[in-house]
Amino acid sequence: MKTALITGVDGQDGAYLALFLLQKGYTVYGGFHRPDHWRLDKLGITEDVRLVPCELLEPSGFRRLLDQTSPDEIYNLAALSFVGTSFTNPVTVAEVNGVAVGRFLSEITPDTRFYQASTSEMFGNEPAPQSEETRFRPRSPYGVAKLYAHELCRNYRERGHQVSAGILFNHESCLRGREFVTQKIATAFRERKRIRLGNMEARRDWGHAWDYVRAMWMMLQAEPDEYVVGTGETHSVAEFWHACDSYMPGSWPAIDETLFRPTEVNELCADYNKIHKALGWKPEISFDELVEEMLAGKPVVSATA
Ligand code: GDR
Repeated sequence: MKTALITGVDGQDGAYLALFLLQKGYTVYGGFHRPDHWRLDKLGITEDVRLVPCELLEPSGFRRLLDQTSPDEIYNLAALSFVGTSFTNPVTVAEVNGVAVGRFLSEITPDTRFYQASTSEMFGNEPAPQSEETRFRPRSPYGVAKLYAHELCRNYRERGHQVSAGILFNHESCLRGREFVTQKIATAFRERKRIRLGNMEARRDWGHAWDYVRAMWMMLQAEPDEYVVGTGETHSVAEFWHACDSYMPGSWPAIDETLFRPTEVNELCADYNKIHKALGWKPEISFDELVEEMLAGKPVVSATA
C-alpha cells in the first residue's frame, strides 16, 4: 500500500485528491495550516485522512512532516491561492508559494515522487491557447512566486529528482472558496442576491477540480515532467454569469472598479495535447455540468455517492 502526503488538504483540490487517493487504496496524510475541514466533511472522508499540522513558513516544519509520514508521493498543494490579494502582500506570497517549495525540495530524497501545483497564471497575457512551449510572463505577485517554484522544480528534475509540475488552468466545483469568481456568482444565484463584480470580460478555461486531481496522480505514476492541464474551452466571466442565468434567473451584477486587478490576465485557454498524448488524460466533466453542480451546491463525487 502506498502512502501519500498532501499539503493543503483542507483546500478544494486537497480534499478531492484525498478522496481520489483513498479510493485507490492509499494511506493519506493531510497537512493543514488552520483546521477547517468542512470540505473533507462534505466529501465524507474526515475520519479517513490522517491529519497533520503543516507550517510552511517554519524552517524545520517539513523535516518533521516527512519524519512523521514517510510518504512515497508528495502533493504540494498548500499555497496562498487568491491572485487578487497577492497585489497587496507580495512578500508573504513569495515566502509561501515560492521559498517554502525550495525548503521542501531540499528536504526530500531524489526518489520521492513530488507533485508541484503550478498555474496558468504564470503565462500572463501570452496569446491563447497556452501550452508547455508558451513563454512565462506572469502579471501578478502570485504568478511570479509560482514561477519561482516551477523553475526550481524543473532544476531539481534536471538533477535527477522525481519532481513533476502540473500547470493547471482554473478548476472549480461546489467546494470552491467564495472569493473566486465562479463561486461568488453561483452563490449569488443560489442566495438570490445581487453582487458586485470586477472585470467581466476576462476569459478563463474553467474545468472541474475532480478531473484535475486525476491528472496530478497520473503525473506521479509516470516519468517526471511538466504538463498543462485544462479543457481547451474558454469563457468570459460574463458568459459564466449567463450560463448560471439560463438555469435560474438572477440580477445582473453591479460593476465595481475597485475589484479590477492592477494588471489583469485577459485570456487563458489550455492546449492540453501533451498530457493527452503522453498519459491519456482528458477532462470528463463539461462546463455545463460544472455550472449545474455549482448552482446545486452538492459535489458530484463523494465517499457516499
Ligand atoms: P484566477 O481566479 O485569478 O484566475 O485564479 P478568480 O476566480 O479569482 O478570477 C478569475 C477572473 O475573474 C475576474 N473577476 C473577479 N474575480 C474575483 N475573484 N472576484 C470578482 O468579483 C471578480 N470580478 C471579475 C478576475 O479579474 C479574473 O480575471 C485562479 C486561482 O485558483 C489561482 O490560485 C489559480 O492558480 C488560477 O485560477 C489558475
